[in-house]
Amino acid sequence: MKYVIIGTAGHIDHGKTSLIKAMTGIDTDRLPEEKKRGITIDIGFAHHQLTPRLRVSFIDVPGHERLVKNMIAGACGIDMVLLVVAADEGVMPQTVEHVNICRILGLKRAVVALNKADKVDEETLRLAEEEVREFLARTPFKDAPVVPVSARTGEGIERLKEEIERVALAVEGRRGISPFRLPVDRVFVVKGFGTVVTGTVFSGRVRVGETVELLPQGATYRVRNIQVQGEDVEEASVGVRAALNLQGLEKADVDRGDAVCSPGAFAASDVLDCRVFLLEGAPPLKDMAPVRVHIGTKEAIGRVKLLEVDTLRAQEECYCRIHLEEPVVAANLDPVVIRSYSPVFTIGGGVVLDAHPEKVRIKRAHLAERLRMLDGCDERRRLELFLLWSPKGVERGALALKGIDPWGVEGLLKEMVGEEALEAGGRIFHRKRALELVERMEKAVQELLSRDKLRGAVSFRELSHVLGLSEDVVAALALRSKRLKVVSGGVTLEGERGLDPETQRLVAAFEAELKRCGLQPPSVNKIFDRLGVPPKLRGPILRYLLEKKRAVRVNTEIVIHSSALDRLVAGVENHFKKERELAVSQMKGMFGLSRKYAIPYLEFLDRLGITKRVGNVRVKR
Ligand SMILES: Nc1nc2c(ncn2[C@@H]2O[C@H](COP(=O)(O)OP(=O)(O)O)[C@@H](O)[C@H]2O)c(=O)[nH]1
Ligand SMILES: [Mg+2]
Repeated sequence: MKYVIIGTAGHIDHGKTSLIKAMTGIDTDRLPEEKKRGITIDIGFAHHQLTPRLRVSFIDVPGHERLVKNMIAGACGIDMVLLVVAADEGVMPQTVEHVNICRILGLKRAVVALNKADKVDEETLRLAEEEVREFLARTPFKDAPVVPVSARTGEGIERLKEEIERVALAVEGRRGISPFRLPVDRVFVVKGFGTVVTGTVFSGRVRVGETVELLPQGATYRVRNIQVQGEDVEEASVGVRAALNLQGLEKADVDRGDAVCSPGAFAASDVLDCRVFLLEGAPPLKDMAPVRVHIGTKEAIGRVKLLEVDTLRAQEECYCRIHLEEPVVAANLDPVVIRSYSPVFTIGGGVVLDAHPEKVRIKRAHLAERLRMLDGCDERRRLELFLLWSPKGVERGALALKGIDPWGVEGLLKEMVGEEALEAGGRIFHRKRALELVERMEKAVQELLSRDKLRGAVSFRELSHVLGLSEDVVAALALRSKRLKVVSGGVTLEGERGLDPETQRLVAAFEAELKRCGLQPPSVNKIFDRLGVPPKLRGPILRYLLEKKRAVRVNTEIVIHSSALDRLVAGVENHFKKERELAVSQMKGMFGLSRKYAIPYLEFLDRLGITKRVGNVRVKR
């Protein structure tokens, strides 16, 4: 069983609503205002088993020129279009505008109903058909069947259904794997049930009980109930019309144009990089002129920054950056309809090439060049380009915003890692960019170490500041360097670094003195005084020996040489070979220590996990 969503299109009063009623028995004009005035104001819906092999959801749109924005909201998710032209009037302004919009939206399949056949004689009907075919010849719908019908007498309705079935069966199914997105086209409250939003599922699927994110608000809700074609279902997937009841959602908090999405997979954006073209007969579009931008079910005011020309003319195409007055939920390759600000009519459209461009200053020509590279490239190349343009790499999650299918990205990365891409600390880098960062890191380490000859290492934290990346990422990148050696908490240069002879002499003298003092050393400053070490070298010398583990800090006052610590540990271990306990007095006796040293050493040994304090004595750990 095939299922398609069919949108109506055509001038006001040509019989769109009447034809749906004639085929399905459903009156899509549901608003009291619509009933009273006999015109469609907002989009209406009819779900129906049209033929034994075909289920359809008709989306009926208004034909009035002032309601074209509602028409676009209705048409944005459809599979094919039912174009209605009244035989007595022929092609009229909104016939043309609707067809243009369908074309901009990327629709390829249509059936034309040449309606009100009952009102005209055969000759007029033939002329009307000719006119329609001539008009369609310049559109993607030139092969669409044109069926003379009458919604009033029912003549031709069966053939219309057959033609719809024939065209519908050829509609390609949409891809099901990718995150969920449903641009909201209607919001209403069901008494005792709560707020319901409806729309066409643009991508992915949603299940009852799942959490979804409402954008651009950014609030999350649990899906309490899903209806597809008026029936409760567990799941709605790409290409169907769905009504979602979201727990706790207030009607005032959601509007047409918002989108219900998989959490984290989309984000609102007020800048869209696009390729835009102007329709035949459209007035010239000046750089930064205000326009109305339709994307999904949303209409927003924006300005078009033209990247290649100063004025765009009819039937010309150009890369551009659209700055919007409010954020919209868009994804790459989404179609965009552009209407003039005032008077309002459709002037052109385009396609989103980057829904989340980085807001860095970039030259017009340079940006146009980037968009040209993105335009029409496959997913792998697209991913590669985004990585190339991200000097600090990107988070895996951010790739979805760049239009890379998160379910497909793993496979792509697997192909690319080892070639163009690499992963470090949870970020993905282009190999080129990663190597640049490693190089910058090597330079920074060399520079910092040469500034302070006694310094053994540069911490990850310091490098994280230098590179503007997290410590984890820095640590992972450091492993890729041949010149850097990772030590605890940081990196140092591979190989021994030579100290200048004078510093070397002072280090050696200090170390010898520390060693000589054994387990009862004076404060380090006393030793430095004794040796006449200049104050600015004292900290670095001490840090150098501590880093090299040739000196050990016991507490804030006591620093001993590593050989003294070895002696201390050996003595204590030997003691425990004969005895179960070690008292402070025994400690003093064993090494000839005063109490001032014995207690800190015992506490230090406790911290090292060699001894354990039990009451007033130590036992072996
Ligand atoms: N004679 C005749 N009138 C029709 C036919 N289809 C629709 N109408 C009338 O045309 C008017 C507009 O129809 P409607 O379906 O509301 O047009 P829409 O604006 O395209 O939805 C109504 O008064 C209909 O009764 C038809 O096939 N023959
Ligand atoms: Mg109507």
